[in-house]
Amino acid sequence: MDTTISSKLFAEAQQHMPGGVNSPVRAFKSVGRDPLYISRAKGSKIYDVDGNQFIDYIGSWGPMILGHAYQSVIDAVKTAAEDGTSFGASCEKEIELAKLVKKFVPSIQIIRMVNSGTEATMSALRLARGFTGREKIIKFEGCYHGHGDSFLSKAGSGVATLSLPDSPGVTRSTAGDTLNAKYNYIKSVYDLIEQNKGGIAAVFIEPVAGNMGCVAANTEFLQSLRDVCTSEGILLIFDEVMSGFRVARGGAQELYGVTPDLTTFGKIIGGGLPVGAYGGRREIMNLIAPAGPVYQAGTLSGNPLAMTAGIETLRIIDDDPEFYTRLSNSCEYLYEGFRNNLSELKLAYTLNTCGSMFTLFFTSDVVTDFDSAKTSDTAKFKSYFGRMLDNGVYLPPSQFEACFTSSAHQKEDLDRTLTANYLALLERR
Ligand code: KE4
Repeated sequence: MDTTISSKLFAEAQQHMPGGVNSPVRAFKSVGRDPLYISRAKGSKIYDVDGNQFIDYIGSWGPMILGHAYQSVIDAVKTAAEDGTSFGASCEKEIELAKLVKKFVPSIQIIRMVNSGTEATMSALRLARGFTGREKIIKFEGCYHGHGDSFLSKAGSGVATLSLPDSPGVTRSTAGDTLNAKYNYIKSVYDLIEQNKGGIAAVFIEPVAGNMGCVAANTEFLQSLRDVCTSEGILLIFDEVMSGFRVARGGAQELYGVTPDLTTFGKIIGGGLPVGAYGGRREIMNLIAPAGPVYQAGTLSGNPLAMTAGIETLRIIDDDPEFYTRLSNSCEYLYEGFRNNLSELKLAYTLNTCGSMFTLFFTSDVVTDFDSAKTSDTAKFKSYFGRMLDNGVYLPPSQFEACFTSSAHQKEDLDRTLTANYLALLERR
């Protein structure tokens, strides 16, 4: 596969940006190749500057659940752009998107729009501390909640991919206020609560984790988390930046029937444009300025173009009651094909799935937390990734990320993926 132009661009980019990229995981560092430079994308396909076509399972790391460049989203954004790109003032579209999110996620009584998942989680953290008057938080090893200081300890995603120690630049006092529990192991939470009685403001969790690879919480664990937070006056915060509108219409909280106090959103809510959000119970959210004393602000929050892309994306899903059923059926077809490939090749690798999120872990262990995810053979993943790419399938360049399908992935795409997967695994044996 010729990737000459991508490599030339990457060489130049490294003269201008750290590591040549604007987000670390894009650098393909852990898979030992130069990153591809993408020129365009449509539906299930993505095209690089050398003219190579790929079936895309990154989907911009989650937002593109309708596939790339969905025509009515593009048309709506084009039309909106004619009226201006930013006002620094309120617009009706903010109300429209807020109402749509509330329709999908009933636990949201009040919501604040921001510009990224990181902003959403940072703001929810400040709010939780303001509401409870407490300072510590519990997160889970392997979960990633954006690059806010308080979350960069034992984090997943790019931090895990690059095997970075807890990030330099985060002060000891900040890191000291973040406690790490083990995913799917409720006793680790109980122990931290006992050791920090009355001092914990919130528990943050990815209810379906995507940042250690795809690892879903088990139901009793999540329900126990809800119960102990309620009894201890701790806010339960679901980080649904990735799982929201992805694993079910109402996200993981609908899938599990567990209601958090606050939820953070990103990715799909913006339809590919920069939108994050946090929301939840009115009594908590109304502490946010100007309604209350907890300050949070943003020049481009509620941006009319970003609101337009989010509104159009959620409207398309909202108008299609069979959307998630069809998506789930096509995913099940793919997953069954993966499992058939593995059994035919007598390979005991672990496939974790949740709705249209999945990860093939190169380990025979059951993967239920970060420690078990890390038993994966990342060298085997690296050569598998390369073979899949050479065979026209674009996967996340990390064992510790989730793959995403979309409603644009057709049976022909899935069959091509399964053939590529069989060949890539065959050579790996
Ligand atoms: P952003 O700031 O990247 O919009 O969102 C941060 C974030 C928060 N919470 C969860 C559960 C997330 O998955 C993310 C971001 N996800 C990564 C992919 N694993 C973004 C990709 C990247 O960092 O380039």
